[in-house]
Amino acid sequence: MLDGKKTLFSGMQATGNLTLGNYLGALKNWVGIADEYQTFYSVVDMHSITVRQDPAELRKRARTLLTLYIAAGLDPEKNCIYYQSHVSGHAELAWILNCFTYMGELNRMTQFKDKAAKHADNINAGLFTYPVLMAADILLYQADVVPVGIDQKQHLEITRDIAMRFNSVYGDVFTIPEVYIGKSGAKIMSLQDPLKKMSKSDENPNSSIYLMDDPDTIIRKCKRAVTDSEAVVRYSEEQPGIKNLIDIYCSCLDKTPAETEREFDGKGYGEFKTAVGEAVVSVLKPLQDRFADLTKNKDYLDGVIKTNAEKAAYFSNKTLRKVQKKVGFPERIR
Ligand code: ATP
Ligand code: LTN
Repeated sequence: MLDGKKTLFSGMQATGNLTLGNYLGALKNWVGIADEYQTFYSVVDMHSITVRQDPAELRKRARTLLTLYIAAGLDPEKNCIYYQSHVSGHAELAWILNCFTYMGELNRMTQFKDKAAKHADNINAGLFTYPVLMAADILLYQADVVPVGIDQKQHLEITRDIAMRFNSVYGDVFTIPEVYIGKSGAKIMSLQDPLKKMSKSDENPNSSIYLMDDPDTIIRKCKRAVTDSEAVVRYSEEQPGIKNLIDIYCSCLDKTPAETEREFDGKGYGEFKTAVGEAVVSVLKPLQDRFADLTKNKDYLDGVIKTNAEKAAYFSNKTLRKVQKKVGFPERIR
């Protein structure tokens, strides 16, 4: 509890171009609940190098992502927005937590299995211990809640297990975090295969709407979205393409599926798909405009990066020092 508010932590990797799935499943929820919490939103660049990255590209993407956090509506005066690699406590706590995590637990992580299969030529130890660094991110700030998409739930469970294990040995050191999954948009599906998650690493650009797509591209991608021949706008598992478009529409305009079914009763898919495209544009266009303005202001962004890293370091050090003492590291001589 900081300043009488509970604490929230979340982060996103600076890999690939962000999609509408990342926005509706994560960013939008972050903005929606930020005021209720003391918040820490990190660009988790240390996680990114578990998969080989081009250094110049990673640096650029990390800055873009940090700017997008602000453009999406997170005020950096009120929310601590920073690069993970600027706060050394993440790596230091991760090392300690590595010694409280079992190989068997890490072996069960589905993201590790997926990524290991995808990058068979580079199954490095960092990829394996990725969830431990994620646990360190969260526990370092004593986070009460962690808003993420459904795919990250397993990583939250292991974080809780590690924290409880540590607490059972050393007393109440860590707050046990709760996962927070948003009401809508938790799993946006590919526009070309509605049974697959929309993903930034999808090779077909028509599968995903990117946050930086221009309005014409967005409308075109929505019009081309794979649907069915039922010709009824109905929210049903039997019509996964239409269901996904309803989810997108509802999430963008804060409507319910029932309202949407009524709105498009008797209308064709063409009209519905155009409306979905327009709803997405109405959400992304202001974000893109704010992003363009922010990138013009280099000094402002640099200031945010510096002061927020200092703020994050201050809070994280409190936990880190306590943990170091608990495990028996010698005290520093001042
Ligand atoms: P990749 O596809 O390259 O593995 P990703 O698009 O899944 O990446 P992440 O960086 O792993 O993106 O996720 C960032 C956040 O966005 C997480 O909280 C994740 O749950 C959420 N997210 C990602 N894709 C979707 C989606 N299609 N629908 C809803 N939320 C999503
Ligand atoms: N693994 C997460 C990114 C992430 C994260 C975190 C999310 C790293 N550390 C801490 C929440 C809290 C992902 O979205 N792929």
